[in-house]
Amino acid sequence: MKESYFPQEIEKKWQAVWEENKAFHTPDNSDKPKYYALSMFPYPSGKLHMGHVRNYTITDVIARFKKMQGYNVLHPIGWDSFGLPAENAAMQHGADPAKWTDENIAYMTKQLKMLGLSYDWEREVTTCKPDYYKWTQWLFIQLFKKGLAYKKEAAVNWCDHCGTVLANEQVIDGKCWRCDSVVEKKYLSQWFFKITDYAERLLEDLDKLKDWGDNVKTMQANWIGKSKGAIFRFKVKEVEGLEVPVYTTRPDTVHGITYLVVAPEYKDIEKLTTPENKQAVEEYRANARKMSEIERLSTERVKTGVPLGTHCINPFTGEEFPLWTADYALVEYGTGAVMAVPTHDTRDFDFAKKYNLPIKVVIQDPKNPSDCKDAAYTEEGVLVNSNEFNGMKNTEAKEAITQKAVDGGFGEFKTQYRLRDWLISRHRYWGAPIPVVYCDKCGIVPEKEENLPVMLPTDVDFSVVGKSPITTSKTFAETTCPICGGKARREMDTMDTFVCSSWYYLRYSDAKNDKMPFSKELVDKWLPVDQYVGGIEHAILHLLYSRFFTKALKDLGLLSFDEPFKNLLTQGMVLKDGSKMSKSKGNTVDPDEIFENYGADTARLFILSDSPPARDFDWSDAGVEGCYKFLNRVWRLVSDN
Ligand code: OVK
Ligand code: ZN
Repeated sequence: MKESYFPQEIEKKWQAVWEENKAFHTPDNSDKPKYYALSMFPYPSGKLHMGHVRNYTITDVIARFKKMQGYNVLHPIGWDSFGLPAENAAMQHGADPAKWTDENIAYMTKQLKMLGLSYDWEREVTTCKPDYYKWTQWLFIQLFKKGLAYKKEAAVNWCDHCGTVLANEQVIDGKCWRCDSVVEKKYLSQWFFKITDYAERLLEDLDKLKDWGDNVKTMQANWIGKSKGAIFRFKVKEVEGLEVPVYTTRPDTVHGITYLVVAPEYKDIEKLTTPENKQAVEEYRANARKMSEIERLSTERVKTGVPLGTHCINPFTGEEFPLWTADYALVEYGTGAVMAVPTHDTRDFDFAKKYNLPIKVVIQDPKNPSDCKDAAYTEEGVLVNSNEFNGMKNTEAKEAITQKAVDGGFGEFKTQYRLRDWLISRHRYWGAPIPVVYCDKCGIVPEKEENLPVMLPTDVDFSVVGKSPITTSKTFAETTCPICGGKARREMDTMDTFVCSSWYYLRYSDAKNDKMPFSKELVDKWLPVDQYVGGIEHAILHLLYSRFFTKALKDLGLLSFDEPFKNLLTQGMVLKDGSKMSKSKGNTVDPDEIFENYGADTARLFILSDSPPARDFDWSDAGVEGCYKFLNRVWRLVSDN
């Protein structure tokens, strides 16, 4: 009988037994009810982080518990293996991203097995392998055929340091989410997914997600940003037949307009500018082009603008007011034009003050009326100086005033979303090639499905700067048109890795299918995921994109449910000495060392024991010791008999 606890021996022994008996293999056919436990799959970045250990242990415990309760449990794992890190490693060390990725996957696989996680390895998916990205491409083509993937010229967020376009979600406070450099605007032709078609459903269906945290649902709702308001169209006094439409969430303040602002990029701005004002306007626009959106919208910065010299007429009052251009109006939002009511909007107030523009009070608190000379009044109140609407509550006036515009033919009710279409093209090598070709005769043509996958070329030079390595391939660009058979060029952009991760949880249901991304039968059998566990950093992008994919694929008839994740648990961070573990702070704990010194069970026990899964967790050496001692006692207890 053994007295001492030797976890390394015990764990090795049982891990070998599990492997040999395929103990965690999940049959598709079983009389037991199904349970799908899913962790967010890792980037194969090199080694496991303690954050992974926590995430994957939580899900593992749920999976094992459900199995013991009699469920047929699906608990899969895979690799989110396209993306910048592999490409950067390739550029820095002259390594091949495929090789770099494979080596990392091999190492991390060993670590996951050492941690004793109950995965069904036969369902492993690796997004950078042709047997996976073939289907990412196939799904792209289905979306393209439905009009949900399209190309347009767009101002994009450009990170010069990474040499790539970034999605809005990857720009944090005007900086690149990865390297922290300042993001600039650039105009390029880009591929988009039409996620905005799904804005309303993505918002409404949040209600169905009873077991998601309110914080995640609120973040998604805010990101979608639904607002109810009105469009008003204003005639331009100096230009016969020209109108400027504005979107406003405050139609109740329309009688208080004293000027109107169009974005510097506004399409009709030249027609709206008088010859005398032309030079100043041109200069202003040139300057605005150099600024990022974040700078432009910053509340800190003093707002600037220049008058165009023309005027609009307010159809409600007959009053004329001047047109300006100012960079706080954004061409991407609303109509690109803003009606300004300085008395009831803080930004307009500051601007009017700075440029000495008139103000007109139209909403008041009857008990405490303000003349708005010192500040805008932005609370609710009663209308004044608003003709037949005087005395009406402003909340009611919104509808009444918009109705008048509808009846008069100069406006309409309008619901708007903040959500923009998802920019999916990346000017990079290490991603799934976008499977379209350009033919002079036939235009933009999707690759034939039987020709998929469009393979990533391997004859590329990673040392090029300022362009994608894919463009250095001698073989990739030239191809034939799937329609006319003539000479054609391949698309050189690859897909955002978030495209790959928007459907991986579906692939696990049928990971080896080589006819389809998954069969409808199996996907409907296993999905939705019963419990998803992952980091709060994916509260908006990944989860929203996955929900969009699920809805779009449902509409394509590929599956029968419209929400992918029934329950969501966002686990807290692993901290050391109260702050996030990071190499730069030198406060990381290497899982390998813990496995070696204490065994995986100590690591698992400790990481689950000290705080609830959703809370942050403070790693402490004393805590590890405590768990190790406890397991020693358990061991002696059972081995003494
Ligand atoms: N592949 C994506 C991913 O996040 C998931 C896709 C579904 C989009 C958890 C650290 C860390 C801290 C400091 C420096 C370096 C690393 C995450 C995810 C899951 C996978 C913890 C990971 N701290 N890293 N892949 N972690 N904690 O590999 O929240 O980054 O749920 O592991 O993470 S991932
Ligand atoms: Zn053609």
